[in-house]
Amino acid sequence: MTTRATPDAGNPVPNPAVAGPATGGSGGADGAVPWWRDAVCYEIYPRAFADSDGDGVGDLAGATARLEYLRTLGVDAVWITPFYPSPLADGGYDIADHTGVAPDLGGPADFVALVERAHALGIKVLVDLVPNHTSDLHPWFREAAAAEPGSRARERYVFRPGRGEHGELPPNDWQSAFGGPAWTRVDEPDGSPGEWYLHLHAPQQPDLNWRNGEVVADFERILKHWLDRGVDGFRVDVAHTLFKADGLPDAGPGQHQDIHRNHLMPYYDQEELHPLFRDWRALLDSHPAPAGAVAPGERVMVAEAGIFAPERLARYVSPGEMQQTFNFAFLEAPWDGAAMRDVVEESVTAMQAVGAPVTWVLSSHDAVRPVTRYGGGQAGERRARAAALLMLALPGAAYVYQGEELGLPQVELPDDRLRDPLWERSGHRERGRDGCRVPLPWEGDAAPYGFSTAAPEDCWFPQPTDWAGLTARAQEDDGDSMFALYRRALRLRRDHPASDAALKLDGPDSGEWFGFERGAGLRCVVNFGSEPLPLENDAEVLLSSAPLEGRTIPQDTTVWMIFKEYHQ
Ligand code: TEU
Repeated sequence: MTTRATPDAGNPVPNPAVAGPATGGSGGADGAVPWWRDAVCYEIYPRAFADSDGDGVGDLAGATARLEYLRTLGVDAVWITPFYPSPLADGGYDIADHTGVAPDLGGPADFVALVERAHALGIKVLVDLVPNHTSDLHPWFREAAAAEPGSRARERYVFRPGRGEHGELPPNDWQSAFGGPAWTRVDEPDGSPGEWYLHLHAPQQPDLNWRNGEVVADFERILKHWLDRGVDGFRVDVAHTLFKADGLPDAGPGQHQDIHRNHLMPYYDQEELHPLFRDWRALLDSHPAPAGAVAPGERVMVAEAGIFAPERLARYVSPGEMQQTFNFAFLEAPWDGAAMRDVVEESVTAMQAVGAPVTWVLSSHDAVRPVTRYGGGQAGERRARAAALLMLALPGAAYVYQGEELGLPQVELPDDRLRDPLWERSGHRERGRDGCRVPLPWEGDAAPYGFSTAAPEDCWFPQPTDWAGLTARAQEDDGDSMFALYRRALRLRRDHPASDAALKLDGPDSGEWFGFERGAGLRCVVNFGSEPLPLENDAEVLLSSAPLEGRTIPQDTTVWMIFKEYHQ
């Protein structure tokens, strides 16, 4: 067995002197590679990142003070999840004012200071755009709830009369992502039971009507507001659900079950999305940029779209639309060589067809932490390390969620601390996503590990008592830590830009292992199987997710290597 399916004589790997990094559809104006094509972007969930004022809640000034750490890690950009005024029915994704700053996170000046500091450190800044819904406390929704059926205020949302003799049944069978019907009935101003409004998420998140001109205009205002404050791009929340099929037809049974066909739902992936995205792209490409921000043509939009058919997802990043779309199929894939290989191949093929990079992601504020997802304990950690080196070798962009670089596990929180609407909406059957939103451990031996000066029990979520070895400080000083692995990988991937040759995976059909050339001489091999995999004689190991056993790659290990023929 060999780790290299391309024997020296037969099928030579590309010459790094000739093979440049990928360009493709949305190339930079001067022909240079746009920064976002291979960028590593770090997701900050601000309330759990760093607290500057001792109230137990992370804030913008706390994040600014920790940007140096992110520069040490080596990221290109940060994406900050919603920091806008919000009653926090859904972790800030229920927004009452899309251009404000939540008072517990700081003020407008703190945001400007964060952007300035990030730019000074060479880090770009993305913010969340949440266009599908507002908070029920947004002035528009308060006005709509108090207004008459058919009024202009109600037209900004999706209000409908109910079914049944007295309108007592929801207008259709759509289900909320958090469980239960996607409709809630309001009382009319005269106190009688009235119309229903649509909320694909929590009842406190009424869906906007994207066929309404005022909604369209307001989001242009919001985009310009943040561009004027120097942001370099936007992560677009549930980008696939803004338009609902005409007539709001029933979805039918099993609507949330088959993710591979989810684009067929009447509230997902409608055609009208694409002209809207093209309008936003034109705005991003033309609105003037303040000092320090990237030029208009270099701003990025990344779609958060839970669409699993790769060719449907590719439409979000076709020329003139967004540039990136999270590859959730990769995140969802089990730790299995054949499954991982298939996802990688399908994603690369679909994205290449539209000239876009793949945007890899292993974790987010919505997902179970990789260490836990891949089995927990030492086995889970070992696989998470191997998965990280796989992701970071693949051509394309990557997003790293805060704490992923520390190998934090999912935390089992006490019932009375859970905030995720999934917990209540599922009748306490699903604990929800709070276990990956626990404050980061920065330093020290005891909670809150430098996250805050507040008492541990007063912090956003309580941290486990056994995290002293996982703090950023402890890991920065430990060459074998998860942090050290990410930092080295980020450096090496910069030194070895991806080739624009089509990605070819090699390895046995069983998926016991697979390998590929990233470009500039770097080859990545992942061994999923229990058989140790011998290295070629001339392979020089640059980075390994676990110690090698002699000259073999053990199970659940990823190795980055270079061959002597590449030495200049
Ligand atoms: O998530 C998209 C989404 O569809 C999730 O609601 C998903 O259904 C959920 O994670 C179930 O496990 C985005 C945000 O990332 C998420 O935090 C928000 O709750 C959601 O949109 C609504 O804004």
